[in-house]
Amino acid sequence: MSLKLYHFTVSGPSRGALLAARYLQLPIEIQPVNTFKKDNLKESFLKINPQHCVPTLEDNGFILWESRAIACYLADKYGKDEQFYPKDLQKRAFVNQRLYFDATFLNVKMRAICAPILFSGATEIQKPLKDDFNTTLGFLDIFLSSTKWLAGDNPTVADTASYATLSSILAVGWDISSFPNIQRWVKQCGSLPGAEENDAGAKEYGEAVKKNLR
Ligand SMILES: N[C@@H](CCC(=O)N[C@@H](CS)C(=O)NCC(=O)O)C(=O)O
Repeated sequence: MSLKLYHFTVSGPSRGALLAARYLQLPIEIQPVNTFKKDNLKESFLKINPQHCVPTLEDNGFILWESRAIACYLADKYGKDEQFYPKDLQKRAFVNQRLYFDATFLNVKMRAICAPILFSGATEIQKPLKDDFNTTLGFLDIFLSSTKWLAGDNPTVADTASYATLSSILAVGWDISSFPNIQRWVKQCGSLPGAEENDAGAKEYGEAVKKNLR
């Protein structure tokens, strides 16, 4: 096995892919790519990933990007059991639903808040964006009212991906006191392999956002 992850600690998607690798206990070489310093635009990286985003996985010559695709690939190829990314059609569909929720709601709305502050000079969080994100958290809280983890009794790729997303905005100081099921889940996620490493990166993300807030 020869796995390399082009990774930036600050990046939520990148941390999501790494959390999956850590959950699966895979030996993985980390190749730092600091997108704040534009390492991702160097010719050597563009040859690997013309879309120049992290995370990017290299598995013995096979290249893959998109954090959730990476997590699913690693689970399918190297998972020792079928729990983390089930093979059963309906169980997998349920995990995928949660995974797509993270990709297309949670992460998108989180970025809508943080990207303008990180990259475009915004100094405050607009109320409509705040309300919209809290609405999304409300859905997540409902999901977690009926299951221990996001898609059942055990952690799946949906949990590692979503935790990477949520930990970033929690590090900005987001208030989740009105979402008891999310609070419980966040605590649980703290015991996932690699959670500490994730949280250190999320803290860097939070600091980067907070320093631009008025
Ligand atoms: N949907 C992608 C998002 C990847 C992404 O946006 N990565 C950012 C860091 S958070 C990046 O590499 N930005 C630099 C760029 O795209 O040029 C995933 O989940 O992997």
